Amino acid sequence: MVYDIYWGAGSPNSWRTLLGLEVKGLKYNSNLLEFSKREHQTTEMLALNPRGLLPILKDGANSIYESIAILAYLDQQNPHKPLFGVTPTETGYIWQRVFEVENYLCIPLLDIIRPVFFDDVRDNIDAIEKAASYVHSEFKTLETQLEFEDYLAGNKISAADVVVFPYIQALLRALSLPEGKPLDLDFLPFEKKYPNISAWIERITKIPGYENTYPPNWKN
Ligand SMILES: N[C@@H](CCC(=O)N[C@@H](CS)C(=O)NCC(=O)O)C(=O)O
Repeated sequence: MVYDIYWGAGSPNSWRTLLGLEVKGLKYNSNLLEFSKREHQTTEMLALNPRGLLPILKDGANSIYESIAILAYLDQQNPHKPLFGVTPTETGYIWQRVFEVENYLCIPLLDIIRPVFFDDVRDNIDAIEKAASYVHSEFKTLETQLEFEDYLAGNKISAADVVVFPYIQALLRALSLPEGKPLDLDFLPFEKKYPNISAWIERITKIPGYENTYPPNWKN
């Protein structure tokens, strides 16, 4: 079985699904669409996702959107290297961690990342600073947890890691851009400020196939 994944460069939600496919070692056709050309909102793509957003997974006649739903679909269909655990205890804990990172970390991260990527920092500075304080508070919790465990829901990579990893990479990318560099949000140098999260990032970048997931527009 070969899946088709439709994704956009630099989209953290797309990155989640590519990472999920690689972690699970699944074969897929990679369909990179250009947001700037509205390729994600053609009639054909809107038939797959009426919201006009990426990522979308196509599996024969079946199509599915929403990045976390795609991860769950892949996991259900391919039980090896499970992202959502095997036992009820593991599954419950992993979903708990997925919702925690989605609700309390990815949302404030997006409040920082989006204005930087869309060159709208000046009008959003108060919201960015407020979001940074939420992110620091969540990062402190992760930092402590990662002192004792390799991943966010235990010692094996799970959906919780896959869901939040692209957002943390996007934060670091945003802070390196000319629009983000002047922001003084106290995240850098990241390896000094958050050494355990940095080691976790490093661990994930070593996953075979990781380079296939890295946003092509970030490579230079
Ligand atoms: N909750 C959705 C969010 C999807 C989403 O917001 N995708 C963005 C990229 S990260 C997109 O397609 N944006 C294009 C647009 O807004 O036109 C998911 O997790 O898949």
